[in-house]
Amino acid sequence: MTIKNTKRLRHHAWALCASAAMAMGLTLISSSVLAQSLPPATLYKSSTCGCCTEYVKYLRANGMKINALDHENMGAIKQQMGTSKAASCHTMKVGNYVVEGHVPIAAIRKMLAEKPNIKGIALPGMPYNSPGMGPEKKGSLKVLSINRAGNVQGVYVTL
Ligand SMILES: [Cu+2]
Repeated sequence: MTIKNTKRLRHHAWALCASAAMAMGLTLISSSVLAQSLPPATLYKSSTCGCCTEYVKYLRANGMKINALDHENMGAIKQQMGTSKAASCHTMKVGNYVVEGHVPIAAIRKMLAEKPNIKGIALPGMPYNSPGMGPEKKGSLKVLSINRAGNVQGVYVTL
């Protein structure tokens, strides 16, 4: 390749970058608005739960404000919050909703944006490939919706 061609290619690449950056600017603005619109959350966990702590780190890294509280009777919390039929380790209150277990941030954002008439969402158990548990594997996590009565309604989203 001649020097002249290289220069032209570079210029072309720069022009592409500039327009991509402009497009991204718009995306960045809308995603930061989205991050700001996430209400602060309270997460209840047992003091000995390591994967709960990892999950809190994950949520904070994704822009959520989390007040993490240790509780010695998580069974009672789940009864109170209505998630005992799809129980995992930690239970979180965000806005008017409950999030049970290692639910990916995308499902939380979706619920807060769509405002479905449900109690909340849950990922029962502690699936290995969920955030805070292990490397995420796309398409492997079925996030369930829980109705106002505390029963599992169905799959809310698969991530
Ligand atoms: Cu856990």
